[in-house]
Amino acid sequence: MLVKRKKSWEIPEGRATPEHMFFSRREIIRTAGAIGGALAAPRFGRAADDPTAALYPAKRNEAYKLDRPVTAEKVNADYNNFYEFGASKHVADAAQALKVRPWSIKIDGLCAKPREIGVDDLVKAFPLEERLYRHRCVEAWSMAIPWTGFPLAALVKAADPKAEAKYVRFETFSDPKMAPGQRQVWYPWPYIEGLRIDEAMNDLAFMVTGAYGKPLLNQFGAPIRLATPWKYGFKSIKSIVRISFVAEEPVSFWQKLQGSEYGFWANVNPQVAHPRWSQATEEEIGTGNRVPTLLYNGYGEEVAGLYKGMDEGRTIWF
Ligand SMILES: Nc1nc2c(c(=O)[nH]1)N[C@H]1C(S)=C(S)[C@@H](COP(=O)(O)O)O[C@H]1N2
Ligand SMILES: [Mo]
Repeated sequence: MLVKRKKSWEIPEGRATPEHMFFSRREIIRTAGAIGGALAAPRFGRAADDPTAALYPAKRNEAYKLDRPVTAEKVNADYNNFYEFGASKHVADAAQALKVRPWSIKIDGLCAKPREIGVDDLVKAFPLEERLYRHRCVEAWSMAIPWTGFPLAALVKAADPKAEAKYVRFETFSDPKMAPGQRQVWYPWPYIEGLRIDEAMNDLAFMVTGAYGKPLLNQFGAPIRLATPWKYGFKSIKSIVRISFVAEEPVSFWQKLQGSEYGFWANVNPQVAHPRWSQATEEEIGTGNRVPTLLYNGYGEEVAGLYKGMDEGRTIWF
């Protein structure tokens, strides 16, 4: 659903939901109660019975270094964006309702080797490695995370895209019974994201299956998500069920919801403000420090070449 909103200044992405328009406060509280009701499973405990648990911890790839300390797992695991389970940052409990097995991923579209593959087989198909990545949300906060996974490029090569495939489109699960946020019909579910195919082939684009030395906690987007650390966090789509090779630029969840504010490229750039707030600095979650934001989130050496010849303004939002 396209949402035209007049008074959208000052509220960050996390609160820029159109519920203000449609719902009374009482109804919002009731929704929050329903989300809160789903809590029972431990928020840190699922990893041990994961069928892939023995693959963790994976060997760290030392090529990916950080200039800041890793965000504590406890802090990270209670500060998430996962709208399928609510618009609050504290979705860890609600996300325990996410059923992560059985889970299969459909790889389709313009490729020579489409397939549907169970996540356990997919995780075993590619060698896992650990990488320390920066993570910068468009809401001007950031973290540093030890992700485990494999390069998206390996999956793209295995699917053998045709020459007409110019983009990779990613889709999150769709299950309003399981995910209370998906009952909020003003959002354009399911969550969609996309990359140009050369971005997907860049070594930094990482299919994430674990964090902090074990399989992903639900709230991190289990059982498999994307990490594109040179882009704002919303590009890093969670809980993926479908990866498609397509000719046209995919239209993402956030573009559909608020296309005037969230574009396809979403490359981190401190010089270009979001329409409603500056991107010059970011709050490090955990330390509370406010630090300067870096062009391409500090990954310019790896990715600047992808955008050569493009109007720089265009590589951020539109
Ligand atoms: N399916 C899905 N993917 C998503 C989101 C979401 O709400 N649903 N939020 C995005 C946003 S805005 C950010 S900042 C990151 C948050 O990842 P984290 O919770 O691991 O920090 O996930 C991104 N991927
Ligand atoms: Mo975000």
